[in-house]
Amino acid sequence: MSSTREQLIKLLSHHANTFVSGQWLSDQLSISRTAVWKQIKQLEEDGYRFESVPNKGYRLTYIPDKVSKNTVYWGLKTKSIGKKIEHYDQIESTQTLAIKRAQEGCDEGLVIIAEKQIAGRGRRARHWDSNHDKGVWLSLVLRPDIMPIQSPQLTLLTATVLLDVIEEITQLKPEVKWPNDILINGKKVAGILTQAQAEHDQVHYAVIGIGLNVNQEKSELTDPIKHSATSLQIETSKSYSKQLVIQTILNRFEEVYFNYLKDGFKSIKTKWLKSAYRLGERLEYSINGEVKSGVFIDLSDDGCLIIENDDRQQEKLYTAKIHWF
Ligand code: BT5
Repeated sequence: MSSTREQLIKLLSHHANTFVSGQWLSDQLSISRTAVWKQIKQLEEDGYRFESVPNKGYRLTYIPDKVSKNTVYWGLKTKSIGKKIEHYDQIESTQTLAIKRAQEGCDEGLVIIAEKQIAGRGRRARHWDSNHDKGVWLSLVLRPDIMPIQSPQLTLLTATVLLDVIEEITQLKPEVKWPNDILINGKKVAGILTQAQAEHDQVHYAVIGIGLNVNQEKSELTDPIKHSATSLQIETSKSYSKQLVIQTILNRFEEVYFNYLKDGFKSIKTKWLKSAYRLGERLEYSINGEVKSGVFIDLSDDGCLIIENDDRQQEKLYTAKIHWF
């Protein structure tokens, strides 16, 4: 069931060539005329524009393509993911703030979104290029009832969500490079950062950071990622509504996450493997300084890569010690 605001926007959009009266809107939505007026004011705050004429009513003249708390809420079909959203024009890192909120005891499903990050980060404190508003930079807080050893599964789960979302939006088929990169045509379009806090046999919280390059032009990619990164715009020559991309991610995330909590990791693993970069190929990897080679054959339930080495033995790789190229 869509919210009153969503219905109001739909009604106004369908009648954008004409004026609709406050009374008609209040009848359609079963709310008072004052409530209609308040909703219109809120829409204006979010960048919607109206022509309003006494005795005639309202006519919608402009819909913003802008991410805000409200514009994201309107398209959300979720029960918990994104039920609370904090949106910032600029922040150090959504991840750092989401971890703080998780430690302060926020509910599961809080999403922090930023237009720009001045200190966006990847794993092991690597830099994440996001000091501009061309991508989706968000972190979400989960409180899953899983064992700490399972927390890497959340990264793999998120990867399958991004594979689906990118395919739905662009019709391209991205790949996932273990453990946390999403690639299109061999270049990185998105990265995932999972940070969990656990004690004994229980995860207290997990914060999932998602960075997805959306509207960058090729000329806007700078060193050191100039040749290794890409964006949806570069791959399809189209620009995308970030607000729609965010809604699609959150809607899909909740569906996949709830299924995972109910049915476990199996279907995620199957899906992940279908799009796995270089599955079945020979890779080089280092263990304790020794360089070995073997075939990437599978993924373990704790999120490790399984390699069959030249002695036909299976090795589980926990850390990213693989020489992909
Ligand atoms: C990641 O780390 O790929 C995880 C990135 C997570 C970013 C999100 S954005 C929202 C949230 N808030 C944060 O502060 N972070 C999360 P890692 O696997 O360590 O990859 C980092 C490497 O990716 C860098 O060393 C660069 O080589 C490359 N890189 C940096 N920025 C990039 C970008 N925008 N697009 C593609 N590659 C990038």
